[in-house]
Amino acid sequence: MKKAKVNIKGFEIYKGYLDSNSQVELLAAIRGIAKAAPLFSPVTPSGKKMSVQMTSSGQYGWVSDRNGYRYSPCHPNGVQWPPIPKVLLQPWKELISAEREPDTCLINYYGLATKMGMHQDKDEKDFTWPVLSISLGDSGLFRMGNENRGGSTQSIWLDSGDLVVMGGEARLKFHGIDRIRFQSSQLLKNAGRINLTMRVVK
Ligand code: MD3
Ligand code: FE
Repeated sequence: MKKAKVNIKGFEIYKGYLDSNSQVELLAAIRGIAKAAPLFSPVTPSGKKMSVQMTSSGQYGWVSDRNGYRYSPCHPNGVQWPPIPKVLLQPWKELISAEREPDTCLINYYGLATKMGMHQDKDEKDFTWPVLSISLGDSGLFRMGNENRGGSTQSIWLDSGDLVVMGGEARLKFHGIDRIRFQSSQLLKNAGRINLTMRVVK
């Protein structure tokens, strides 16, 4: 089915891409991942604990500690990341590529007080591959900036079931999550927001 797409600063936003049944299906798959590879709070290279909790699936996962930001084949506890469940790959197949699967599906969990400061994603090798983001649960206020820090920004609420494709000119733009509209969705019984990002890493 063809879905409405909004383009802001090169960010392609698909509002309401996933219906509520698919959202529930994805959530079950995410719970399976979190059972095998528990959520953890990464520490920045400067030693600050990030307020977002994370885990990953696929061949690599994103980790951060005193040694820096990087992709690792293992969870900080030493286990391999579980494979990316088929249901999570479906939107990637539809919007990005049917030939090449992502190397990772990163899972971010936002509680009431979680923010994600403005940053660029540049730990991947090949920026010609877009990043696909899927939002589930409570809405998050997504801020989109520019290739350099500063300048004008635009914000949009990302609601449960919304997808964003960050490719082309958007791929290296600064972005962040300012706040969560807590309990705006009924999807997660304990509230909060989940964001999945699928990426080609190598
Ligand atoms: C733009 N996540 O995981 S999703 C991240 O909602 C991240 O959890 C936010 O920023 C979240 O790195 C925003 C949208 C997003 C994700 C990846 C991007 C925007 C991006 C990569 C490059 C450019
Ligand atoms: Fe990011």
